[in-house]
Amino acid sequence: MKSMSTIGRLALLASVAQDKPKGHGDTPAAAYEPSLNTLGQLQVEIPGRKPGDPVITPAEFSKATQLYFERCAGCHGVLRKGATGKALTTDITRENGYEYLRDFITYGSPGGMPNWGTSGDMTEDNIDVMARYLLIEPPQPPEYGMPEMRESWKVLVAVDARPTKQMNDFDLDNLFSVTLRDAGQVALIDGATYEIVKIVDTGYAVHISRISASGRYLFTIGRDARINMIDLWMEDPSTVAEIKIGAEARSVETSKFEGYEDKYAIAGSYWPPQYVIMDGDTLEPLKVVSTRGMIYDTQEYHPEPRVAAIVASHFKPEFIVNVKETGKILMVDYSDIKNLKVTTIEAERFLHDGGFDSTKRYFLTAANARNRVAVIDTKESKLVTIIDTEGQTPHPGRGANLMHPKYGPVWATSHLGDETVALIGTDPESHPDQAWKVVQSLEALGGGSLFVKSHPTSGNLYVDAPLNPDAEISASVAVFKVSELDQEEPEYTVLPIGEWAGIAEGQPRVVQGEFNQEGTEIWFSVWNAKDKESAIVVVDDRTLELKKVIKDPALITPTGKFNVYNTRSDVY
Ligand code: DHE
Repeated sequence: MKSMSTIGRLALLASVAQDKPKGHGDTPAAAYEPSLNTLGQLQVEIPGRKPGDPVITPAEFSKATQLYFERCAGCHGVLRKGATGKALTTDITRENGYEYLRDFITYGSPGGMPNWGTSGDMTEDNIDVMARYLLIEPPQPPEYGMPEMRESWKVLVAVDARPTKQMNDFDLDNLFSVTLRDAGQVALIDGATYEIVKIVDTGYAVHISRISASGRYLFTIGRDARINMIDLWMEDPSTVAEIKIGAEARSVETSKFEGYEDKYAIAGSYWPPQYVIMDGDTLEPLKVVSTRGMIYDTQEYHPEPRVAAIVASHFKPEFIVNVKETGKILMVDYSDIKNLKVTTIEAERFLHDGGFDSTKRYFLTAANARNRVAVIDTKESKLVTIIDTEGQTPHPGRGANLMHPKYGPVWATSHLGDETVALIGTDPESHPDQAWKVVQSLEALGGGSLFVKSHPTSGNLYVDAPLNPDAEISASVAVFKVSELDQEEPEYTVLPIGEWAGIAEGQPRVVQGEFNQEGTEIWFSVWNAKDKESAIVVVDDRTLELKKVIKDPALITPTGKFNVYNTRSDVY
């Protein structure tokens, strides 16, 4: 463990480094800007020519489309109507002209446009073709509706051919599902023995795993929108059903309300912008609902509002669906999906990820590009309030719940853009003065944090910083003692997780802590390039000492980890 002063210096260096234009390339930081790789593989037609269109060959058009979807669409939108980046519709691009576009792509802007040319990430030829491409009408990727979903849907093991009880000896509630991002797989790892019990082939770069309320079925969603449903009761846990629900997706969840356990699954997609409700035993698609519509405040039409985080209410038969660009949170009532009732809550634009408070009644979710967190009361299906987090780009994952020595129950989020961790009061009953306010802002390692984590039996708050430009910081984790948070400037301990992993090559980043079921140890991914060694480091929560390094040639690019019990019960 290192002293605060060293880390203070590192944090300062990191904050200076963050002022530089964003670097792109095949790095985790670049991977963080949505990269619509699957969409990039689609063949699209050149839209009808307009007078004055630049000359572009079909081969150039298809190359530019791929580049655009992989590198630009995440910020500027698939249809170029703008999202966090500016609109690039032809009325704008034609007015600016070819030279302007070429130079803008080459040099970037202080407003956040990366310097694709001078950073060496795009060649002159690619920039030339991209500048010409932007002067032509954008192509429209195909829709993906019920017929396509049904065609992709497979039940590999029929429901009546599946076991009626658990057929293996695994301690299922303490199993971890670990994303092996670039391998297109998940590893199921036993929480007690640290053995990989199974590697399951999944969609491309699985984003998250979620578990059915009973703990039996594990669902994964790939960026290519493929869902795998894995039956953990089988002697050899395997995929029993799968489906592809779109071209690009990030979220999947299952029904949790009493009486509806394991009954439905839901998944949301980035393209097409929609969600689908499926049968919880077979993944049969039952209902597809578009999220296209009006932005919550300006009431202007948005053609591609992406579905971000989805969680399942514990208080009502409802799924809670974040619609990013329109800033709406949908409470989708699944008690009667033929007569679907959806409560649309006006929240804030650019909704991304979030989680419940410790009572599971309130859902706190980041509108990240607006530096805000929206609070939803899932019992009343209503917006409680929207909070400025006092930091830059909140990114909570599911957040962390703590019992603050001074302010009572609080929920935490760290930030991508700075070192702060906002603690928000979540107890309107006993701590009304603190409820839904940032009661404290901690300073952790530096910007580039993605996830915070704690556990009801732990006295610690862990904060990662995987996207920090400083290699030492991005390989470390800050730990705050919850009992000391009443001090003026709470100190933290630095765990050099990357160093503990003992990896000789590459520049691995340490990402996403996840507790075991008991809350006595926390696992971190040491995420290296796909041709280099990666690891999972297990830390003893009580002593903050290294407990185990899990290494295996199969552990390729581990990122998210999902403990079965904590995930199904929303414990964090
Ligand atoms: Fe994630 C959660 C979207 C990049 C690891 N990520 C989420 C969620 C969304 C999302 C919408 C919430 C899902 C839910 O709760 O239903 N993530 C995106 C992106 O659009 C983005 C920025 C770029 C992209 O092209 O995908 C992106 N995410 C990343 C990464 O680069 C990470 C670090 C590594 C990886 O595996 O790709 C990453 N995201 C994660 C993880 C979670 C997640 C581990 C779940 C955290 C949790 O504790 O619940």
